[in-house]
Amino acid sequence: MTQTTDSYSAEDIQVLEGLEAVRKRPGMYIGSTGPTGLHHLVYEVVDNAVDEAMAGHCTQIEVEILKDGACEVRDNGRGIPVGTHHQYEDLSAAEVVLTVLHAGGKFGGDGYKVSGGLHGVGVSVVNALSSKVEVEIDRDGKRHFMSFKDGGEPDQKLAINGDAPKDQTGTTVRFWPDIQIFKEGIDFRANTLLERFQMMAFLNKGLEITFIDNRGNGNNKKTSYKYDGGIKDFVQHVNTSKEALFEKVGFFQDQDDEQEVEIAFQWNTGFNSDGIHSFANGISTTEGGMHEQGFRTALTRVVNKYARDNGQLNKSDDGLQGEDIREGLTAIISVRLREPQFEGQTKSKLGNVSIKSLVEKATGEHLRDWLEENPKEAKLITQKAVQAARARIAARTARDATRRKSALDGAGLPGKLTDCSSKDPEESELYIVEGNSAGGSAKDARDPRIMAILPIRGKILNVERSRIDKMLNNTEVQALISAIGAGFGDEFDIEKIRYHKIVLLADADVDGSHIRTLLLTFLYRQMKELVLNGHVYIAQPPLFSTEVKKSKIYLKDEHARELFLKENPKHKADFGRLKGLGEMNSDELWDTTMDPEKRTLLKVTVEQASIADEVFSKLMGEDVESRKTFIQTNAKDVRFLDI
Ligand code: 0RA
Repeated sequence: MTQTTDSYSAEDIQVLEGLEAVRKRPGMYIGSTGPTGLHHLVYEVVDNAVDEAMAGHCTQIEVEILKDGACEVRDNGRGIPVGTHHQYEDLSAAEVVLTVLHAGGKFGGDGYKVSGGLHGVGVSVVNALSSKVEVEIDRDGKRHFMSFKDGGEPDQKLAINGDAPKDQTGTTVRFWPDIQIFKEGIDFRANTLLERFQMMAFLNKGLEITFIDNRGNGNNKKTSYKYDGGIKDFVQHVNTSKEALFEKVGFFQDQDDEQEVEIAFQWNTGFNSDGIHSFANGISTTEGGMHEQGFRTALTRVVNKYARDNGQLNKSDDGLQGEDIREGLTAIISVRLREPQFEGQTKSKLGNVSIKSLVEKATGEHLRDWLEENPKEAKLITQKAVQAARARIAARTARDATRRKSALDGAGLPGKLTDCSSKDPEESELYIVEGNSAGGSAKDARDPRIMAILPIRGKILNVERSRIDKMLNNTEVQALISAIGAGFGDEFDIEKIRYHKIVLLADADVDGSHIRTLLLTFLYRQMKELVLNGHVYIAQPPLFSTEVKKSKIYLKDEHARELFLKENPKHKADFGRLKGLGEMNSDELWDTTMDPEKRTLLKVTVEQASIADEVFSKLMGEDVESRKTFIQTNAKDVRFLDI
């Protein structure tokens, strides 16, 4: 093809065809066009800035949601290169980065490049899915500007726009997500972004990430995260609302030619043995993988050896098991490697075998040294593990007894359960309903073919504060386990679940939210995959009712009430605030809350399990004060909920 004199060159057209592919199948590049995909756009730009930080060229990233809903990401990195690109003679490198798929990475650089999952698809994808993008680059003493419209069409070509402030370099990317792509909406959720930025700040020691919300409801709120202790601070943060077993936070790091690992750890007095959180190239690996395996193996070996060498375990004693040692452990494992292989159901399991040996060797040597150098702490750790081992043996006995009694392996169902007639888990739903009377209404209201009802009375046992042997004596816990039908803890088998939707139905008040949280904690701790795979939902009974021409109308929340008043300005009848599910009869309950055609269910997703861990602990743990404050300030907006 020859060069045209038009504004579009042949290369421009080729480039636009690439971006067109992204617009045709956005899901392939950002996972979905719902809220998760929308937020991915922000992460993509921020990830690029974080890459600059990892390469040692950037110390500050600012993310601002502008009044009109656009997102602006500023960094003080080197600035996207502005010179001519070697492959595309008529384009600058910056234009290539913004318009060519997968060109975002460093050209032949030697950073640890991300190559898997949904991450690292490139800023060009953000361009393709935005109605407008503006880029400012401070580099070589000049300020450069370029803009795009309608999914990546060049608007203003890269041009110098005056001088950059003295000695300043950096990139600003401003983008307006395209409502034609994100049909569910283009509203960013501040808490979702904040959780992610906090996590990134922990994983990139010394990097400051600031978030400013400039929208009406954001009140110009500014939040900054910067952790000079890196993942040591992360561990401390996760443990703040728990009671630490000792003050010190352990830390070690190691590397070889191809990869590096850093690990921070501290034990608390709690009983959760699921406190290991791992990351690969700054991406949360919630399904674990080789790095976690290496750590666990070495941890079990080193602590057993220490306990034997120092007389905490006798020759004749059985060894401590991994779970005994992990009880109360909070650890952050962060690895960086050149080509991470992300596997598993949610592409969040690290598959690289080579990292296992590095982590295992590093933990073997450094943890051994750490225990030798910190005998007081080492003694507390081994003592706790020995106690956990005793409890484990007691629990086994209790578990066997429970099995015999209520047939947790599926032979019998709890008496309180009103099951559905369908035997197909995929279409079946289990409603867990607070209180017997509401349970009765739900039973009458339900679609008996696909909806099962399990009433739960009072507050189920707080699972964060008790060991499993105690939990199993609780009848509510037993009923839950056998109704769901897939076991619990290590033995939980997602393949066996009897319902694909577990719906929590509790009152919309503080008590209801407490019960909901207790249930969520139980499910998260004992049936984690159920939550991670998106099987858990929260029903939303309406908050208000009012009368229109003698018939009752229900309104979901304050927002719905305002909308109703706007549409019916003459309405003067009162709005009753519904106190509980018990106030509705079964028809009303069906119409407002259970009818699949009309209901709105909130899907519970754990965005960042490590941060969620802290939230759960705050809610359920020993620290009564922080629990009270948390429930009061977050009764409605539970942080780990995403819609
Ligand atoms: C390509 C090459 C280099 C940096 C970047 C892209 C870059 C991209 C973004 C996106 C947001 N902020 C960014 N900062 C940098 C390497 C630059 C060099 O070698 O000088």
